[in-house]
Amino acid sequence: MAIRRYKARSIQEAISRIKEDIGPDAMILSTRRLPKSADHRNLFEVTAALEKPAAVEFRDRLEAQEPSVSNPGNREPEDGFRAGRGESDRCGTLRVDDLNAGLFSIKDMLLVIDQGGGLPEFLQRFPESLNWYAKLVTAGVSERQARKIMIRSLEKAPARPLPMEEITKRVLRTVSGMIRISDPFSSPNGSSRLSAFIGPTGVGKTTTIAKLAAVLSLQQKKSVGVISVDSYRIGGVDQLRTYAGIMGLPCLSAFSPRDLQTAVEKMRDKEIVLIDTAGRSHLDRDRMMDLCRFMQGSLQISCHLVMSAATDRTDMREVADHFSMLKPQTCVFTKLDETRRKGAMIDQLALMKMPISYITNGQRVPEDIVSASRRSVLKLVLSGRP
Ligand SMILES: Nc1nc2c(ncn2[C@@H]2O[C@H](COP(=O)(O)OP(=O)(O)OP(=O)(O)O)[C@@H](O)[C@H]2O)c(=O)[nH]1
Ligand SMILES: [Mg+2]
Repeated sequence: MAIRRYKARSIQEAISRIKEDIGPDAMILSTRRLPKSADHRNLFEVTAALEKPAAVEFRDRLEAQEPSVSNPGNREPEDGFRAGRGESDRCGTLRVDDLNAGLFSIKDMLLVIDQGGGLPEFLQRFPESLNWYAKLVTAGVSERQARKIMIRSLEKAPARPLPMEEITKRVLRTVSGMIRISDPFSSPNGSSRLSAFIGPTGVGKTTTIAKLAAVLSLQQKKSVGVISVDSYRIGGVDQLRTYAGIMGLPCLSAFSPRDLQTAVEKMRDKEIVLIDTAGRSHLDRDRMMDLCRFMQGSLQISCHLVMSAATDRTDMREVADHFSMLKPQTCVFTKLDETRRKGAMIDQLALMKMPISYITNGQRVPEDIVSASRRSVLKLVLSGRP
């Protein structure tokens, strides 16, 4: 098997030499710090394989020798993560690479270096965490957030080189600590009877309500009603009415805050009332104020902010910022199936500190919805698959 080790004064220098020597498709297997050279300067070693099959074989051999977090038999690790081969759940089949650092080609690594304007400082101390840093950045987590995550994960680590298994555990624990979860329909006392779904246009609000209505009424046997306040778009109400009709659920429409009050009154026997709103640009102040008038009357409506995971990180931040005037209780991320780079969600969750309630990953009603858990979010974000 063609494995080569490169020693250099910096990781970046070693990567450049591998690129020149083997080419951009060489795979990085490991990175470590060596004892300082005779002139007291840093020395690093990067191990690379000529091609992916050799790298995978090498990695598999290592894993076969030493059970790691990615393959711990049937035992659930203390922090609740398991990523055995072929494990499957509602988020799909999980491959062995999903919850470990994975392998990176020199080409991929150069992109990560480019994006971050160089390699961050913490790698001087923990060079073996390079692949994890690269994994976060390629998953769409911002370089800044990825650096924060790595620093937080490694801050109390001993100075000795850390095994990959230990780094994996630490990173998963840090990211999972940034994710807050709340299920608006199952908390024993604080569950909300009136739940409105708000957000930009076309993010999947109506589809998510249809999925939820099906899950809550057909699977959980709760009495559910739906109300549409989507008076803005032609056909806006019809879309929800069609779904409600299929499920045999009552559907009312409201064109003014007063209408909404009447509709809610008519649904007083329902355990859960889901309220669909018309999507609006967060930049359209008038329409945002209009939405506020509907949501902030005497009715106690909990708002849930729906955002597409495929949205650019900066736009997502602006959307959350503008919709915060409605004080959303949880957020729902949709369209996870439409992007490989779902890490923007992690940036957003860290920023707004709002719990996440649901994730949707496809157009099928009701199948493509997942009640959020730390594990499901981690798996979906880190798998790098659509
Ligand atoms: N791929 C994918 N498509 C989705 C998902 N959720 C919704 N969609 C699709 O996105 C499109 C818009 O969905 P809607 O539910 O109408 O979106 P909306 O937010 O209600 O739109 P407006 O009411 O116009 O603001 C539809 O084609 C849906 O099938 C998802 O999780 N994944
Ligand atoms: Mg809609």
